[in-house]
Amino acid sequence: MTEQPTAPLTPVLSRTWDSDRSWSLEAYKAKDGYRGLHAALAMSPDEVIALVKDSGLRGRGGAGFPTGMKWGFIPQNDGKPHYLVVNADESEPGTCKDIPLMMAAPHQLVEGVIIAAYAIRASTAFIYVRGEVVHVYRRLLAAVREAYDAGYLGRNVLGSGVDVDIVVHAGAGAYICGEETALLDSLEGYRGQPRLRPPFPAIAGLYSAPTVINNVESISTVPVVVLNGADWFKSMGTEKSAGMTLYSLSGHVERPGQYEAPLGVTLRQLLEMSGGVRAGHELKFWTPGGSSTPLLTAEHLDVPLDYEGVGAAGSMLGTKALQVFDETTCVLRCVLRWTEFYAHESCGKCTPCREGTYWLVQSLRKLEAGEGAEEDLARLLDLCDNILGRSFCALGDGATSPITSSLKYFRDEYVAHFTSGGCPFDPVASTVFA
Ligand code: L3W
Ligand code: SF4
Repeated sequence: MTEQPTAPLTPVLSRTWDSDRSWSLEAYKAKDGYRGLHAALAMSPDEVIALVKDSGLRGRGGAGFPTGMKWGFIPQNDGKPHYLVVNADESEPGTCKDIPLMMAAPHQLVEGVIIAAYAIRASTAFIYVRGEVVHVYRRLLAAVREAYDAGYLGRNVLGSGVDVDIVVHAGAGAYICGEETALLDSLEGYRGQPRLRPPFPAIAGLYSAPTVINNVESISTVPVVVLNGADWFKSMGTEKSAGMTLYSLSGHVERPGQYEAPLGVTLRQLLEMSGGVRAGHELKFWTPGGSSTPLLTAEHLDVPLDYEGVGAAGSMLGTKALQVFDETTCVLRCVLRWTEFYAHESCGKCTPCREGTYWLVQSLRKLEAGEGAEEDLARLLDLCDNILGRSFCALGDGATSPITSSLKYFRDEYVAHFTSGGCPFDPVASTVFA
């Protein structure tokens, strides 16, 4: 049982979002922008790493790995260049927090990049942004240009003797490039496919040099941590999952969008903030962190949304992408759509995922059409069993999550498809995948 978090507080990550032209340097500076950088440069790089470690900040990209610990893995005085890479390749179904964060407050990310680069002694940082979001790419380029002009980037940042350059790189639109090592291959100009780990990027990453890869939200959180201190950050959230974070609510909710709240808030509380499940309907199932995290149901409304709480409920916090579905939704149809996505995005490197996701789609299509039988459910689970833990990267494992969890909670619904000879749901009633 995880402890309850502190009550929702003044926004931290989204504090500038309601400013006029919030993306501009001027608006950002009006809300303490770049003061964290000044504070960081007054410390040694090791002190910055120690502060971030002490704050308890955990990676916001899905895995929740401690950010300061990751920075601490970078070997020092090794004579090699170090790199910082920001994973801005947000593509997980339902995940939509990094794009608004970069659109509304690009300087928060830029400031975080400069601080992180200083801490790990990297003079070049890359922001790898999903290729389809050209508007984000342009906004980042504009912010980086403003930061160079103001002396925050380039040679001798703010007269400190530290050099930091940022390269904004647009990917070509492959989900697998959100996997950190595939991202590195893509950045080096190769086809994006995962590398074997270990060695982890902290030891051999970009161009085989020590590299830190962090999510956009993680890096955007760094300036406020440095400015306000570790204790301030730890005063929000729960003991093991500190701080404020962005929860993305989508699907059958009255007011979908980004909700900033401390880690450990519950879906019930977030639904109160967002107007609840759409009028006249009730919650059926939801994802805590994108479609690769096992589904949860209405019985999990009071699960604390932190790494421990969601884990204890049998799922993962992931990217905090809360996709909400009401009772009009056919879970099988929903799972089929996600599985088609994973089969399409499988990079093909390993057999369990490449072949397995193809056969998952065939099985689900047959079941959804009402042409299945009891043994097809056993075969579906057997397929999942042969993918989970046998795939080269997390994509294969993630593809099995919606299937195994939906069968756990909604087996009757799968059976109803083949006993009634087709989908028992009205396809018009559900607005999500209609
Ligand atoms: C050095 C060690 N570094 C671990 C580092 C590692 C990585 C981080 C976490 O997957 C999850 C995945 C998705 N020495 C280390 C070490 N590290 N041990 O720590 O590593 P890991 O393997 O736990 O996770 P991951 O490979 O980063 C991320 C899930 O997030 N997800 C989100 C996906 C979203 C996207 C997207 O939108 N683009 O991909 C949702 O649930 O399934 O489980 O940096 O190097 N000994
Ligand atoms: Fe590629 Fe899938 Fe294997 Fe990952 S699990 S390496 S995406 S084929």
